[in-house]
Order: sequence, then structure tokens, then C-alpha cells
Amino acid sequence: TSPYHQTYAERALNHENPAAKLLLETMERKKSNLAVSVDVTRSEDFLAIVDAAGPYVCLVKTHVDVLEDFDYSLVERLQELSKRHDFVIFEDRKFADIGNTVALQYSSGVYKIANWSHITNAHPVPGSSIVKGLSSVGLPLGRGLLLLAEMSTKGSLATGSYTEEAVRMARAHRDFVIGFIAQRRMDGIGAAPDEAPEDEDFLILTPGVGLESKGDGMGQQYRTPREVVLDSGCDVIIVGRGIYGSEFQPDTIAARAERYMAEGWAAYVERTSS
Ligand code: 5BU
Repeated sequence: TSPYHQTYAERALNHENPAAKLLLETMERKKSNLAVSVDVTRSEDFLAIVDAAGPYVCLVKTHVDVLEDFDYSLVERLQELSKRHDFVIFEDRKFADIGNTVALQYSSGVYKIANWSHITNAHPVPGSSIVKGLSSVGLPLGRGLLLLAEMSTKGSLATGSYTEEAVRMARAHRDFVIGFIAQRRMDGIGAAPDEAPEDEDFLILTPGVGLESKGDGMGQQYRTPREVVLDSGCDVIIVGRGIYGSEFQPDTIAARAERYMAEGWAAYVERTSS
């Protein structure tokens, strides 16, 4: 059976990479394929949102560079919440430079992302040297990388042969590349029929998910959890403003997160039982 029909628990056994295993096991344990994306500028709001949504999510996706009062102690508090609520951490850094530079950006600077983020991501645009650079830092730490094979935005250039090349790049680095940011399953894409490994199982994490709106007026496009998980076969739904809105009110955040979690899980149950 293909990963589309397999349970997250079954798929956890197919993965050697510790970050991929941890994510799949967390999804199964919490019965959640929901990730919350927290794009706010104040650490206090950031932590309040993570704390409110934490019980309902398998993963928290960060953009730590938008925090105007960032201090490294924020990382420790995020890690505490990650233990308390049992979620994986994904810094959505979208690395895009030469191997040597991304290795420095990943390990060093103010954020030291590799120290605390189980998963990060990269644009395949520089070629496979970007994976080499990042894996030199991340692999010894048990981290995992997602390649940006597609984007959710209107007019995205990551389509067609670019997407196919991203999948080939991942296939060549399966110890570190655990999957993709994409809008659909990538199994077998870009491979001749006899080329795609039988046991190919990439995780698909998908932003651009919302129940209330179709877009944000700045190019973002939203689909529902059901469209993303059931119709397109993605594994993790990533929801930002659909959960935390503009008021950052803990009860509302918890209620919205619970709703997205329920919808995402129902779509997964339907998919794995079909
Ligand atoms: P939203 O508030 O649910 O629209 O936030 C979506 C998040 O996902 C935001 O952090 C983006 O940076 C991120 N994102 C995206 O929206 N679309 C993409 O294709 C990629 C990332 Br890659």
C-alpha cells in the first residue's frame, strides 16, 4: 500500500530519520495532523498562542526572525512548551544560499536554528549543494529537512520540472530530506516507472489551509483540511491566521485549533480507511 493509505504509525516504522519518526509518532499519539504556524512579532503573544494551541497540534512552525524582542531564552521556553504539550518544532527558515553559507546560517548567528528546531526547510534553487551544506550541520544532530517543492501562493514558480527536480534531489538524500512543503503527494514524481523506490515515503507538509477564507489579498490561497488531506494526500495541515486570528485570545485559539485538528484527523481517517 502507498503512504496515502498507510497510517502514520505504520509510516513511522519506514523512517530512519529521527525527526521524521518523531513527527509521525507524535501525530499518531496525539491524533493530530495539525501544525500551527505562529507569525507574530512579540514573544509574549508567540508563547501565549503556542500554549493555547499546543494541546491540539503535532507541530509548531516558527519564523523566529519576525520576533522583534527575540532573546535566546525564548527558545528555552518554546522547548518547555514542546515537552509539556508534546509537539515537534519546525523553523520555516527557507534556506536558499550556497552550502557553506546555509551551514553557517543554520548553526550560528542569533538563532542557532539547528540547536532547537527538529525540522527546517530549504529552497532547492541552488541545487543539491544546499542539502549537503545543511546536512553537515543537521544530520549529526538528528534533524530533518523539507524541500520546498511547491508553494501555496498565486503565481508560484515552483511547478513542473522544478518540482520534479526537487523530488529527485530529495530521493538522492533520503537520510536527511524527510519530505516536502507541497500542495499534494509527491510519490513517484519525476521518476520513470521503474525508478521510483518502492519504499518511497515523503512527508508532505502543507501551508495555505483555512476554513473561513479563500485568500489573504497578498497572494496566499487557502484550501480546506479535507481538500488538502483527502483529495491531495498531504500529511500535515499548516494553519496560521485561521487559528490565531488578530486578537490572540487563548480560548478562541484553543477552540479553533480543536476544530482544525478534528477536520484534519477526520480527513485522514477517511483516507486511511478507503
Ligand atoms: P497563514 O496565516 O495560515 O496564511 O500562514 C501560512 C504560513 O505558512 C506562513 O508562515 C507562511 O510563511 C508559510 N508558507 C505559506 O503560507 N505558503 C508556502 O508555500 C510556504 C510557506 Br513554503
